[in-house]
Amino acid sequence: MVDSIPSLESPGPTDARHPAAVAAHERLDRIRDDILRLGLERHVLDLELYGYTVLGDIKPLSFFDDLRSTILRLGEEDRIAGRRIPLAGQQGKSYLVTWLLARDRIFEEAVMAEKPLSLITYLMGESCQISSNHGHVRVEGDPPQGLHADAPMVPGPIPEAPVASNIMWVLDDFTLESGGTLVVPGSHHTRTHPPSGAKKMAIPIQAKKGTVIIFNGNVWHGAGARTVSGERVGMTVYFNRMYVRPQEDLNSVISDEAIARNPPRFAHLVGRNNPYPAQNFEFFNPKGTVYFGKTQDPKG
Ligand SMILES: O=C(O)CCC(=O)C(=O)O
Ligand SMILES: [Fe+2]
Repeated sequence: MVDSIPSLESPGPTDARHPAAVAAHERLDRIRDDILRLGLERHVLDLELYGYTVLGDIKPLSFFDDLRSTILRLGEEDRIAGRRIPLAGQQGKSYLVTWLLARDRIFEEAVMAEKPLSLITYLMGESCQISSNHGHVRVEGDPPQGLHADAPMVPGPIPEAPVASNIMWVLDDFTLESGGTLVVPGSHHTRTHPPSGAKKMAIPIQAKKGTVIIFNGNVWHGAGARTVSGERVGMTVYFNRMYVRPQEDLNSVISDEAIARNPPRFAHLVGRNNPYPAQNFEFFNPKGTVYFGKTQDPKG
């Protein structure tokens, strides 16, 4: 608990609440304590008002350089192997670099970075998991990505508690010309997918290389068109609720060694504790049942 901030009401030893209610309260306390300890209050306000925030002071700039060069190296590997994933059709030059977390240890360090993870936990609760970790390389000449909410296959009205949310690591300056992400501030409150014409409401996020952007998945956004030479490299760490199917089956590709060398939360983030999908009902054990409780807690 942060000393100078009074603690929330707690009945102390006379607490007669159901253990699940106590546990839910403690989760909120942990989220609050982390936000205060890390000085992220202004970013929480941004997330509430606008649905996104730009965060600095996470890692040295050299770490961002290393992420960028590793993504480009892996993208080149994909091209040579004939498995590069186009982002703007077969004629386009922009591409996605996938399965990053399983391909180099630097990405383990990135996904565990404390400040971005604390804000994602504020949005998605402690139980959220990583859906995918991708490099997004945008190249001049390709059209912008369509505006969207990160709620694929979810019919409107989209749940208020976002089913997914994203961290975008800014590995090149994001501006209108560079092909930075476009966003409609405040649109997460609509809880709808963007209507046609929403792009007239969008602005480019101005974010310097060396920052990360945290998005509530319900905010309307999409990559802009790059109109200058070179490449815009961004890296997403995409999170989803435990009940959502992840984009990448990380649990099957992350080794036990990677689990052992990382903080305990890493195992949960890659899906080690998710009881689904299963081939038998061994998940129906005391460990598995932790995740079957009813909850009204959007940060559960
Ligand atoms: O590349 C970007 O700027 C945004 C990417 C994005 O929103 C997505 O792929 O869902
Ligand atoms: Fe998106």
